[in-house]
Amino acid sequence: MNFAAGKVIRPIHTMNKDALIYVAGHRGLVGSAICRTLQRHGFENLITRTHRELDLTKQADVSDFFQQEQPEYVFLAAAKVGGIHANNTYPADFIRDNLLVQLNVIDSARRSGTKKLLFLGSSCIYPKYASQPMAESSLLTGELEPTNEWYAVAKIAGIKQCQAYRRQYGFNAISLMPTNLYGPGDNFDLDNAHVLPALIRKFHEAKESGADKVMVWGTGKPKREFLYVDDLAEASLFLMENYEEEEIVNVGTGEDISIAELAENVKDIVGYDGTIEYDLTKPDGTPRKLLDTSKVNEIGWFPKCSFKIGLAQTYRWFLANQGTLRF
Ligand code: GFB
Repeated sequence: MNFAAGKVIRPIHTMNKDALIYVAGHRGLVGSAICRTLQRHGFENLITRTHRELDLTKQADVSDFFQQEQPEYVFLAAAKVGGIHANNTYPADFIRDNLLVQLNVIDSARRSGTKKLLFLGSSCIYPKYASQPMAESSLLTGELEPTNEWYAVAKIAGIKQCQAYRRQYGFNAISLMPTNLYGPGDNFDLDNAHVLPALIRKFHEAKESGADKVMVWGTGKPKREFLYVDDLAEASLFLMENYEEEEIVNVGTGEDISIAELAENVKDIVGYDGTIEYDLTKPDGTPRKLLDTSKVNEIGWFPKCSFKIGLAQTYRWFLANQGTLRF
């Protein structure tokens, strides 16, 4: 049972605590948070594979894995992800890897008798100029943002695969669309990471080296909505137990800030006292992508972690994990 905003919610699909659950992508930002959350809720029978143990782009290997292990539930958090520069620079990798991983995992899960699968998309599936906040109904109503259309097209294909499998085979697959995520376990690469971890590292290194300025890409005017990854993981488990329709569900905070405001926040948390400059040779991307979260709120889920606390926790994690950061 769940208590959300004073309402008692009875799951429509209870997962037994000893159910065999496969978390695909368990070493990534999202997958590791889903594992933590499942364990916190008493689910101990988790199955994971590193990339080296199982390459999800290889159809025969994925099929063998599912036939052998027969997971009852699947959280599909494995994906090739990155920030605006990575998406723009490696379009073939983004469309290829994501299509293959989704196709193989969703198909093998269905064939091996998985009871329910949760697919994770992204807010970049919506049109570049969708009216704000973006409702689920704005999918496929306009042109995509060019810097990430390859990733977006792959994610849209994943949504459609889930819907098609539900219609034709009655396969219980649901799709959740998270907004921009951040938190412990993120990638802090200076070129290829998302803006929040990239700025944490830039400001931290500028403070350490005594640099007098930090370069922030673009105009600083685009707005982004940031959701702490443990909130997303809670939403994933919540929807696994409380939602079974083919329609996609947005998951976000319902609030956004400009990149310039984000930079000021990161500067403060790091304790850097130099100046901020904007590199106008770098792209802004989508001007704004705030999700309309009324549907998931209606079902009964709300985020818990404030931006200030989430940012402080992420910076603490960055400091404590200097030796093992992902670049
Ligand atoms: O997070 P980000 O890379 O991706 O960039 P998107 C967000 C905004 O921050 C853009 C600006 O306007 C960037 O120009 N920015 C400023 C920076 N400084 C930096 C920096 O040092 N690093 C980075 N990375 N950005 C991605 C999509 O879009 O969002 C993906 O490409 C995915 O497909 C992901 O959907 C959630 O929010 O623009």
